[in-house]
Amino acid sequence: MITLYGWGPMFDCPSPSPYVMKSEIQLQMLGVSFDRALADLDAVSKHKAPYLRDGDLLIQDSNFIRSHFEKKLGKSLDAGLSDAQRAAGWALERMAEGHLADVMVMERWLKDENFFKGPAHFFDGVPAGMREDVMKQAREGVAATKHGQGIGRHSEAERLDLGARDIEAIARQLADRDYLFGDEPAAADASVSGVLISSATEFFDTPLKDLIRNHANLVAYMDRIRAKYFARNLWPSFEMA
Ligand SMILES: N[C@@H](CCC(=O)N[C@@H](CS)C(=O)NCC(=O)O)C(=O)O
Repeated sequence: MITLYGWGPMFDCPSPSPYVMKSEIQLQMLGVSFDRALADLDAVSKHKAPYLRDGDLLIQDSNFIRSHFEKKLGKSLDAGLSDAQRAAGWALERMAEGHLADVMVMERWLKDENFFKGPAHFFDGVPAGMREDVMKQAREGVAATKHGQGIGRHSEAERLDLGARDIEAIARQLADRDYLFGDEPAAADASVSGVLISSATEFFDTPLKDLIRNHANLVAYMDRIRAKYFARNLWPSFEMA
């Protein structure tokens, strides 16, 4: 039995996590049948979702979930791509996850109006007397991590300027194609679209969404991905108060 652990629809996105969206898309692309269950981060050593159980095997991280099934099934999500396209796909994926997603996380977690309508609800289960402290610590943790990475040392305008360049690069690569490299999706489409959908959701108040929505090809791309992979929600519900 194969179970993907994560979270389903939240914040007007198929998942609050771009990485859960990525694994969900990649498993569907590979034709894997799987169940979906709510993540329990305390149950796994990396304390992150997505993670997946394939029988007795626990696989943590969307990248390793992908490679596990590519090996097991003898398939590549990048079959049909040239070497240069594979290289570009990996680079775009790393840019989306390792840079644009940081800008998105800072918009969600560090702006009060976004945090209290969104991520704050992850803490609804914490006893009321401790909740405020736990949330404060979590937000301070996000701020410290981003400061350590360097992105948190920029002003919001500078971060958004850098994010806009990522978005521009994705829009240029996509051009008038259906997917990043042609008529069929490849591995990077799962990653890049998850980060775009997360960044462009109308749920949060952030200039990021217009930076993305100003590109008509990106809007059509996000709609295409949602229709193909997220037409039906198969996740158990995560109650937000
Ligand atoms: N590199 C990981 C990133 C996963 C990740 O950052 N997941 C976030 C949710 S978007 C998480 O579980 N965060 C919980 C935490 O940091 O405590 C992957 O690709 O799976």
